[in-house]
Amino acid sequence: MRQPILSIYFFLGLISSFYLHAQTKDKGSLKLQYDTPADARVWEQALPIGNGRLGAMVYGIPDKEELQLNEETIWGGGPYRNDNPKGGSNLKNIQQLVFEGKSPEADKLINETFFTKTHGMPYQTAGGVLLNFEDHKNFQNYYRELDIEQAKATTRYVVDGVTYTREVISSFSDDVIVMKISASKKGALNFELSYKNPAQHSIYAKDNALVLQGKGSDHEGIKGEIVYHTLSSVKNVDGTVVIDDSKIQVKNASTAVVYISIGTNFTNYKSVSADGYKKALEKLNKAKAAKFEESLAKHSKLYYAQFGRFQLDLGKHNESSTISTTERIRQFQQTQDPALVTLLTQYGRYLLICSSQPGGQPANLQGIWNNSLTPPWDSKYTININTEMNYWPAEVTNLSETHKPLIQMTKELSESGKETAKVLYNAEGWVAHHNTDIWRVTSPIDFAAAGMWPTGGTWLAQHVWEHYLYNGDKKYLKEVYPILKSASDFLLSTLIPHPKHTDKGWMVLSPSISPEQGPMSAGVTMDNQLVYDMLTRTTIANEILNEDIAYREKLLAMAKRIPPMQVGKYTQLQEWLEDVDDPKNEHRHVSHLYGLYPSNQISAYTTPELFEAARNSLVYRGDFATGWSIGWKVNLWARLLDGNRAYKIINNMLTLADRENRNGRTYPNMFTAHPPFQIDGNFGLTAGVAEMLVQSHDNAVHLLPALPDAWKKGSVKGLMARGGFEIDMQWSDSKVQTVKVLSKIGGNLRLRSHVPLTGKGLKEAHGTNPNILNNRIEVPKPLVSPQAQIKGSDLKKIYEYDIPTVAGKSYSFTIVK
Ligand code: FUC
Repeated sequence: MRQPILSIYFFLGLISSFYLHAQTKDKGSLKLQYDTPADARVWEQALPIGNGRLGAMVYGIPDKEELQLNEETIWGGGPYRNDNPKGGSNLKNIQQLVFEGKSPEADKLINETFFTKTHGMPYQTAGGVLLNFEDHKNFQNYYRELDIEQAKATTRYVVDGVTYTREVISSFSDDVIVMKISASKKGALNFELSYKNPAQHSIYAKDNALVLQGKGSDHEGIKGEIVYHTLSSVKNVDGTVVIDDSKIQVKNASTAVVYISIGTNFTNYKSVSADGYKKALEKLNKAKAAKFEESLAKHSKLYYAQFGRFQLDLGKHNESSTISTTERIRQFQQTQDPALVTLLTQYGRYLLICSSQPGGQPANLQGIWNNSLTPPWDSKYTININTEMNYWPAEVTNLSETHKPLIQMTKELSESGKETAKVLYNAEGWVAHHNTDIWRVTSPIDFAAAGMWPTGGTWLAQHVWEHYLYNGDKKYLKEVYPILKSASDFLLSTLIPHPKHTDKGWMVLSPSISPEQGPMSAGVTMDNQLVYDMLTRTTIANEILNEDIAYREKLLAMAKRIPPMQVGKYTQLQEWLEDVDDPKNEHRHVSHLYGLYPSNQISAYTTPELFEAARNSLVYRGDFATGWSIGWKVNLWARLLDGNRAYKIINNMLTLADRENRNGRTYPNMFTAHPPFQIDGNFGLTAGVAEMLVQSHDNAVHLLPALPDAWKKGSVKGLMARGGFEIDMQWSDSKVQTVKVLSKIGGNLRLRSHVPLTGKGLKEAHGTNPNILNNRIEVPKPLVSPQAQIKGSDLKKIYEYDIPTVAGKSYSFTIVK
């Protein structure tokens, strides 16, 4: 059966390729394009637009258009906490059970005393705006696109010889959604606008707009307190517009502009007192006063100011811009179209810009795009990998400001997590577990085997530090130092001696798990790595800011007592303190490899045993996985300096996810599939491609560390390295040819390259890199099992250079021929 289906698709693909070729005069390569509307039942065929706060999925259906709407603060429940008061008094018993190896008993007691009946509130859809065009069923010459250089979706088709065009943006300048609809024949435009909404709501006409008032759901005993107002209004040039209490009717117009504004009563995680209606109305009226073309220009300019900073060219494929995006994904395994990888990489940046802007909420499991009241995993913040992964591309692909909502959330968790630290652990500082939501809850959720993980906040705090490494802003560091210090305070007061390792003085966290698998444990590898990072990075921050020396010494003394990483009997990096890994385990979480990426505790050049062991662990885990796990593995293979293997993993992502292939990982709209849709895969992939081109975690700025054979020639502009270095680079014959580095904050630039370089001021490197912003923190030597056979890695030769730089100056280098 499969063969005929495939060939029909191939045939359809050919037709569409001719058609799109005729349609796309402007062959911008950064577009998603299609020759059919989205199927109304398949949300992953609709195209996402967003301005950080307001999102819409655009179906592009001629007779029944739908804009599925989202606003980032529409969540179930209201301000609440989830701390179980029984926790603190049971902690010691639980720890005892863990040390005795009684994991099931520990689980039971944890479930009873650390958990409550609430497991996080859901992020919820705002419903949709429907546009009914009675007589547009029989259309021809159909085309739709998402232009990610302009952040605009366009739909175009012909009915009875009249061309209809719809252009829609989620405006960065006006903070409303705007859709211009035009007909090529005067007076030919007739449509009706109405709402659909699955939540409790009412609809009425007011202030020259059609208003929908909706509310967030009650959930798990927490009352829904979010109230939102969606205001829709139409501005026409000619024809008539009539609003009643259920719809807006537009007749005999040539052009009409639809405005959609949403406001909620959300103020912050502790309060819901804002006047959402007023905010929405003000924005609506302001937006309506301007001409569409002017608003569009302002919007695209603001968007492009972020998007345009990073440019990528991995090579072209014949005709790649002339067939539909769905077909390009379907054919990728044959074509290996490098421009599709470029598009997917840039699409990750598009999605980050459109779902995460300063002053707003961080991107959740689906960014801001969600069509349900009960989305998978509540579409909240899973902070044992997924939320962090969302932000992996932020700094390196030159979108530092998109990182700010995550840093703000971490700050808020550092406030709300203090109570949890006290109630559950009798501890100082702050803690967060494996999930949180808009109300910034910090106690564990779900059940012990998934939620009993006390280092969610520790991981988020690393982002606060990384932001500093890329920008070197001491004022910022001073502002956020209390978040880091308080996260370290929690560790200092909860680390306990491991009774089996008193001889070595090891201090561990307990109870905990290696995310989402294995027994209830003490001293799991990922926790040890996170704790080590937290304590040592707080130490450096303390030193840079000239803070209290005694505290610094306390941190360092504790860091020395964290168990070092261990190489087990299968020459693997141990996931637990005990050598119990199963080499057949293909679990999607690769938590112990946190030390390799995103952290920098494992290096080919300074910890070769760990490097080798990490590679073996990753080989055991396999190459295929859920979307986000694929995203992680691209980064991990890049850090293992194996470009071809990273590229193989990219191939696993670029498989079409549709009804024919449940194992596909990229939907027609280029959202990646867990499955179901989860946005972290997109972000992980974007970060991974950047990591293949430049790395800056290991004492140097390493050029082309993991270039695959498939990308022999290419260029990148605006890629950021730690230390505030902005890199433009061209390569051919798989070798760097020219590099230009803009130093944003000055300091020593140490370059690592696989070819000799030359340039004014460039000297061979000696000793340690004096620039601490891209230096690795030394980790203690690993413990290696006597059974482990360390082979030693086959590394490509490297050349290292130093050049002192001045802030604001650019430096150019070329290959020595
Ligand atoms: C973690 C992962 C799942 C999923 C969920 C949202 O629990 O283990 O695969 O991504 O987060």
